[in-house]
Amino acid sequence: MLYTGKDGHKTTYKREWLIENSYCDKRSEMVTPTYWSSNQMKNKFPVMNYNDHNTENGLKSSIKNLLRYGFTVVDGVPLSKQDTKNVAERICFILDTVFGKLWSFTSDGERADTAYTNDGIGAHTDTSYFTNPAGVQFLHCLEHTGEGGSTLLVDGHNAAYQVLDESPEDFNILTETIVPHEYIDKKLKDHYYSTGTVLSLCPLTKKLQNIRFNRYDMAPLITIPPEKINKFYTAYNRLESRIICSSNELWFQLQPGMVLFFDNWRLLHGRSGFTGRREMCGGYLGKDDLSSVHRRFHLL
Ligand SMILES: O=C(O)CCC(=O)C(=O)O
Ligand SMILES: [Fe+2]
Repeated sequence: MLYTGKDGHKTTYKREWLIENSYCDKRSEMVTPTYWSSNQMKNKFPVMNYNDHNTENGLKSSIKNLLRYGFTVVDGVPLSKQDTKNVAERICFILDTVFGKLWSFTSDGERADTAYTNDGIGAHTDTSYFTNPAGVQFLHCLEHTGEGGSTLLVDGHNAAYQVLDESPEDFNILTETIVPHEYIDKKLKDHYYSTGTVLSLCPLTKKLQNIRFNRYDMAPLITIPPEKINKFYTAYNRLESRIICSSNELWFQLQPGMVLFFDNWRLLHGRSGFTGRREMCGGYLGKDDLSSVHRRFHLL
């Protein structure tokens, strides 16, 4: 199409460009999230074989599941950190954080983080103490010789929309109240601190964009005026009661060779306590970096 401006200059637009940039956002392959309760996921657990994940179509399916369900598993991955890294880098580059690019942990208490124990950990989001929390977390079980250590996932956006149905007022409180989170490692002299809301909405669509939920990392609530604290706790506890509700909890055993990827802006994760030696390896991907890959495949 030829466009002539008021000053007489001429610009040519390709038909495809005009369609792609039109106000209509119904692109053929766009994926919208399917919010889930645990029984909806039991029969369609998204798994991709390692060799398939290495093909273009396999990669597309993996990242499609990540967008739709907020998680996906790659199975049959050789039990090495290098292979964990390869599986993740097949999607996009790995974020470098205070824990390093690729971290691994056992229950030796090496870092001041609950992950480095053999305790159960309730559903939470990671890096809530970052201003921009990590978009995706990946976890690979390299070894486990004992009992327990099951993995828990909860669709936090589903839980939050349940709060919206029950009490729009509480939902609004969670989108407006500033809650600080922090991570302090005295030995390594790390001190991270963020001020964000528990729920944040996309400025454009007003749909949920991010859930930040981590009681372990919550800092003293000095950001909330005393007269608002009771209402905040009512709202927060309502959200928590949806999160710990068994119909929203998806439990499964992450076997050695399975790499789990999940959207840390949407899903909460946790684990049950365990015995024996258990070594997990993992890392983070950036939200924008993953979204860029989604756009490359016309999924976003
Ligand atoms: O040990 C696990 O399965 C998960 C621990 C955890 O919450 C994490 O690594 O972020
Ligand atoms: Fe975690």
